[in-house]
This record gives sequence, structure tokens and C-alpha cells, in this order.
Amino acid sequence: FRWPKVDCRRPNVGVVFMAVALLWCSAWAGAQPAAPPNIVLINMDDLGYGDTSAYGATTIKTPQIDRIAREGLRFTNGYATSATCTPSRFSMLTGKYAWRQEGTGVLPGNAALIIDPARTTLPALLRSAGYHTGVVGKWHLGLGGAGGPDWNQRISPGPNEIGFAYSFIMAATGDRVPTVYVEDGRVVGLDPKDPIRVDYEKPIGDWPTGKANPELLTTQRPSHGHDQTIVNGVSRIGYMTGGKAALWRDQDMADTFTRKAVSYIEQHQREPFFLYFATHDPHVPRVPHERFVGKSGMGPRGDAILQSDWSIGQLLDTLDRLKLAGNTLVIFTSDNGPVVDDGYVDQAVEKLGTHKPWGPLRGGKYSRFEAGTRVPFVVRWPARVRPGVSDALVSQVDLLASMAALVGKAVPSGEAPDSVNQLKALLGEDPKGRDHIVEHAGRFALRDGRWKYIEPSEGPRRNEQTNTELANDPAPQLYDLDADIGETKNLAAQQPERVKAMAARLVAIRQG
Ligand code: NG6
Ligand code: CA
Repeated sequence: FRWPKVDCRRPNVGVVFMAVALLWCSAWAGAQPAAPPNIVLINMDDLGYGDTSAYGATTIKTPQIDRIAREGLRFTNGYATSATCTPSRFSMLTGKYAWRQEGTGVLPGNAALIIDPARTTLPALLRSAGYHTGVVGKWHLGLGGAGGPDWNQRISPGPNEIGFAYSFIMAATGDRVPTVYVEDGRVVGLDPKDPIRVDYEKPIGDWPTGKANPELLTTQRPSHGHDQTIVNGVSRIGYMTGGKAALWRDQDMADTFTRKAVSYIEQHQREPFFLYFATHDPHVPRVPHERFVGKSGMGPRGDAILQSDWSIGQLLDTLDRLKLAGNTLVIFTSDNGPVVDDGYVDQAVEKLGTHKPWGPLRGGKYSRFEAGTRVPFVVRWPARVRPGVSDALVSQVDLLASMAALVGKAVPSGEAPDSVNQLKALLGEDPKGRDHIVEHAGRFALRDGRWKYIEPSEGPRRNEQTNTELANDPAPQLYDLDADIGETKNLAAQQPERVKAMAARLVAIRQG
């Protein structure tokens, strides 16, 4: 290449043209919005506010999750809508509080799909904006029409009918049958000569159960519940028979989901994509791959957290390798708070040591105290979001309206009624976020700024089996979270006016 000779007194027409064209091009590029970011939504299962070193844990190290936090915006007031999986995920994908719809509690493994395919969902909205959409991991929102799925046919409706162009899922949870993967509506590896049958009411087939044959249990036995069909040496909730060739090996689950997620990113690297990656870790049964066993010193629960950290690292590495990291919005969160003993004797209690899965918060999974729904919540988007910490009040229910704003789509009226556009808060441009949030665990609580109101309720104060404080109290509770993040001082008696106002507001929101 030779630079053209330039005579300043008689400028070369070609050079002038090139310079003008260059200037024009760069001005035009500056005025154009950057290409829409890819979106990777990572939803952990039962990971607590205090379970990662990103959120202050010192006895467990989660370097990959920490990396998202270090390079992104870490929220201290990020919420799931409910303290269990199904309603939490329902809200995240539909933008509607799950308690507005009947039948959105923790679902059995053979439940019908609870999201109406006619409604606007987060994936459907992104798909309409030109995104390729995929889900890999835990589903737990039901499959099939009324009556539930026939596992031996194409299962529909499911994720592919509510907006995901690709799906590779487990139907419910690891502790619920059937213990098989479903890819785009088909059970993976199913031998048609060995059909799957599932029942949640009565035994079906002749496979051993945890109740009758505890000697067949290999890695762990149940502490409560979980004593029905045994698969892979673990007894589960529900009865199943058939589908032998399709059964998963729990130890390989994280590898399987990770592999599918990585190949999804590889396949769709040249178009905007939305990947919803829902890990099973650290939900029960905690049966991590052999290479993670013993690595945390905290038993299988800690090992499962390390395993999920590894999975997430694989996704981050893939984004780096494909040079996608800069313009990919990664959202990291969890579906509900932590639980230590959730039904299996797996050393989680004995080996917990000084680790506090709930961090400075009170309660845990199933609870209306903060640890039930306040969860890890991190947003990383190197091209746009400045790293740091945000105290803005943000909720998973707002992802739908916020992502709609991001991709320039309107939310159709009447859809996603509880989803508020909080894009500015999510991008670090608004330090406040929502002004209130409803917390739900069967009954209700309202967070309004610094104040937390828990409506009176009968019922046990503690879930004895999981050893979780549930926040049930026949008297109203009021806490000042700014002064008392651990909800130790009930101020309701001192501030009856505030209690009354918040109770009325909660009623209005629920009716709204
Ligand atoms: C409970 C299970 C628990 C877990 C939970 C759902 C028993 C005794 N306990 O009913 O182990 O599966 O449901 O967890 O069966 S969630 O994270 O999917 O909401
Ligand atoms: Ca969960």
C-alpha cells in the first residue's frame, strides 16, 4: 500500500472524497444504536443471598459468579417474587405475580403447563423483536394441556409454545419424577418400546421405592418426603416406570445442561439471542459430578454450588471465546432463598460450619422474611453498564417490561400487569428502582422503601423439617430494613398508622 501523494495547494479529489466519506461514516455509526445485546439470563435454584463470595461468603469461593459481579452491577435489593420455584419462575416469564392466578404453587412433575400460550411472555416478546430464544435447564412450569403430558408423544404446549424456539429442560425438579430430559417437546433417548408412565397419587409399575427398599439408596436417603420411586439410587417424589434408556444420571446433569447451553450460544452467535439458563444446583437432591465431590468441604450442597459456578464459567468463557461478551447482557439471579435440609440426609446441616446461605437476612426458602425472596441479582453488560453496586429495588417480575424497553417493543396492554420498566435501574442509571415490592410465600408481605410489613397469619412460626422461620405471626409485623436488615425488631406496635397504611396498600395491590 502506498499513501497517495497529497498536494496541499491542489487537493487530490480522491483523497478529499475518502476523508469526507470516512467522517460521514463515523458520524452515522455514532448516531446508530449499537446492535441489540444478546441476553443470557442465569437463574439458580435455591441459591441464597449469602451463598456466593460475590455477596460476602468467606467459606465458599465462587470465582465465576464473582467475575460477573466484578465486571457488572451487583444489586443488594434484588428480588424473586415468591419464596418457591414455580411461582417465582412464572412471574419472571410472564410479568405477572403468580398469586394472581390459581394453581401456581410448587407443581408436581406431571402437571399441565400453567402459562397460557396466548399471553405475552419474556421469550415471546424478545422473539418478536428478532431474537432467537432458548431455554436450557429447570422448567417447573408444567407441560402439556389439561391432564398433563403424555411423555411418549410430542409434549405440547410447553416452552416452545410460549416463546422459546429451542428448549432442553427437565420438567420439574431433580427430586420429582420423571427423571428424564425433554428437548423441543420430546423425551431425549426414549425407547418407544419402553413407554414412560408417571403417577403422583399411587404406585405405578414395580420399580422399588425409598419407603419399601431403603437399602437400595446409594448417595443419600430422605429426611422428609422423597420416599417414592428410586431412580439412580435416589428416591424421589412421585412414581414412575419405563423410559429406562432415557433416565438421567444426576451426576451428569450440570455437564449436560452446560454442554447444551454452550452449543446454543455457538449456534446462535451470529444473531441476537436470548438464553434462559436455569441450573438445577443447589436444589435437592444434591448429587454433583464426581469431580466436585468433597471440593467445598461443606458436603454436597457446597459442592453443588461449586459445580454451578463452574457451569457459569463455561458460559462466560464461551462468550469470551466468540467475542460476544462485550455486547451480551448477563443477568444472574436465583429463584428463591436458600434451604439447608430440603428433604435428604446429605450432610448439608452437619457440614455447614460458619457459612450463612442467607447472609445477613432472616428466614430462607418458604419464608416471608427477607431471605425467602431477596436473592443474588447481578447485571453485566460491559458495553453499557458500569461495574459497581446498586441498592436500587429491582425484581425479576420487571424483566419483561425492562427487556421490552431495551429492544424497543411495547408491552401489549393488559399483558404483564405487574412488570414495570426498570431498565434504568438495571443499567445503573437510576439508584432507586421500584418503590414497592410484594413478597410472597403462601401469604404476603410488602416492602415499601425501607419499610417491610408482614401481614398477620396463623400457621407454624417455623418449618420444623427445613428449620426455616416462616414469619407467621397472628400479630402484624413491621421492620425498618435500613436499620434492621435482619428483621429482629418488630415496630408494628410503635407505628400503628404505618402498619394500617401498608396493610391497605397491600390489599389494593392484590386487588389491582
Ligand atoms: C417441596 C419438597 C422440596 C422441594 C420443594 C420445591 C418435600 C418434603 N419437599 O415440597 O424438597 O422439592 O417442594 O422446591 O417434598 S422448588 O425450589 O422447586 O420450589
Ligand atoms: Ca427453587
